Amino acid sequence: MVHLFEWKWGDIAAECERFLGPRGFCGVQVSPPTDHIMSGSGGEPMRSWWERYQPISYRLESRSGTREEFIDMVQRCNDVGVRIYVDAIINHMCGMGRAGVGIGGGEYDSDEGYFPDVPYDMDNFNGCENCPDCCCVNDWTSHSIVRDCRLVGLIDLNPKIPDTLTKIVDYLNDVIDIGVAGFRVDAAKHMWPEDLESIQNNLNDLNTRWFPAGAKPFFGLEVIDYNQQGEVNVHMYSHLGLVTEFRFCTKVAEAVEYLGAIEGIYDPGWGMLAPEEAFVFVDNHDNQRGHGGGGETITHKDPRQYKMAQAIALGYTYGHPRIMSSYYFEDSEEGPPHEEDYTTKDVIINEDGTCGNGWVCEHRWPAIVGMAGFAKAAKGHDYINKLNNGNEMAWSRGDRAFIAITNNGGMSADINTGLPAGTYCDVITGCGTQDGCTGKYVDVDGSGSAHIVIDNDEEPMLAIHVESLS
Ligand code: AAO
Repeated sequence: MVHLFEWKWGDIAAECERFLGPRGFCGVQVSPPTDHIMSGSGGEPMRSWWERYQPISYRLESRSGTREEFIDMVQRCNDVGVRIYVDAIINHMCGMGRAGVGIGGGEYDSDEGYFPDVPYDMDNFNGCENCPDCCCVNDWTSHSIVRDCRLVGLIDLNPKIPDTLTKIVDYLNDVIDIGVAGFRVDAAKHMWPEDLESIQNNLNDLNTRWFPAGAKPFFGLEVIDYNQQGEVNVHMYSHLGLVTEFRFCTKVAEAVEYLGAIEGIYDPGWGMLAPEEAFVFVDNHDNQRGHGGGGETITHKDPRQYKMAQAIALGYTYGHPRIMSSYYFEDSEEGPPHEEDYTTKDVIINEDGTCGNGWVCEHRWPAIVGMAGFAKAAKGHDYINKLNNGNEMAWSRGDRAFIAITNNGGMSADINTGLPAGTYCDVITGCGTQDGCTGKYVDVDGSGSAHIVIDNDEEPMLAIHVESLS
């Protein structure tokens, strides 16, 4: 799955058809599609990316486009086998002290609980009598403050009120009926698990135009958990879907520094989710810019480390990986590349396949798309270690895929890859193009052995798999 953060619906539809479908991507996480505030008052940044995390109605009109464009995107992506996952903001509406008209035309006044488009009124929200200063989550060990008070001042919906539950369910069913495959639930940590369960119990099955009868929506729940004593943790949500595992960001960053740490990525002693429960990523839209706990996170700003980290995320066996696809930014608050009137710029595709107009498109970096193919070929096949010298690692995934990675500046070794005999194309240096193998060839002999050479320290990996037979 790739998160096309802040992309417009028309650009996503085009990307599904021209790139993601043909390259075997499974799905796209899209930015929140609902009407939202426009930031810029009282000295706050103009049109920050975070305005979309402050919905003011469930009208599908946003900075990414109109309802018609959203529907067109979902249809076109589904038609080429790429699923759409909606970033669902259902814990809250906008921040307190905000009033006006949203980007999609909906009126709102948060202090009055006035959201006529939904409609919501004061009764749909948690009262603030049990919250410190009638405001914000400030005690992370009080599970009721975390769930019932206002996360950074965002007014908090109460799905225990039947009408609130209905309105949330109606919104999610609207996009399910359009054809989305599921949801990333924003701030799930700030919702009671039983409320999420009530929501799930009322959802429609997926649209049978693209999905089998009876198919249920996917859930990826956002819960930030660093195993702090007494705090809300990921295990409280794992029965409801995949749960984000932010400790993976730290673990993968450590493994890039010392490759021998790869086998310790899953650390149950640190309270981490079991591999099949975890939703993982090298970085996400928050921690790549220091929101929601940054620091040890590797991002596109360090391309060598980033490619190594993605190779580990996509090549190893912990969790279900999501690739971040960003825009360039200097300031952590700044919104997507935009015209003078703040409309989002188109994603331009250059002749060499890279993106222009300020979009990074990590998912198009050849080494990363190559590893996406590796993940697909290797899925469900066991990790088998083939070499571990601390700073040189190699492993296979059953008899389907093999990867070597080094931090020693280069590598030259004969290794048993575990793959059937044949000539393979290294997906790090080449297979990610439509012209077939433009990279290194690797000959695997009848015993599974191959001579592995890594000679580019900027991309110190080599990866082959049964679908990269040349
Ligand atoms: C904006 C303004 C605010 C304003 C507000 C309302 O920035 O100044 O008050 O509007 O007008 C995003 C932005 C926010 C923005 C918001 C709404 O990040 O800045 O506020 O949109 O526009 C917590 C939540 C987690 C959340 C994360 C950012 O648990 O759910 O904060 N992520 C999601 C989205 C995010 C979005 C929202 C939620 C809201 O992905 O983009 O916000 O829709 C601890 C806790 C975490 C907590 C973090 C940060 O982590 O465990 O639960 O995340 O702190 O507060 C160590 C610790 C670790 C700690 C970490 C970071 O590692 O071990 O426990 O440090 O401190």
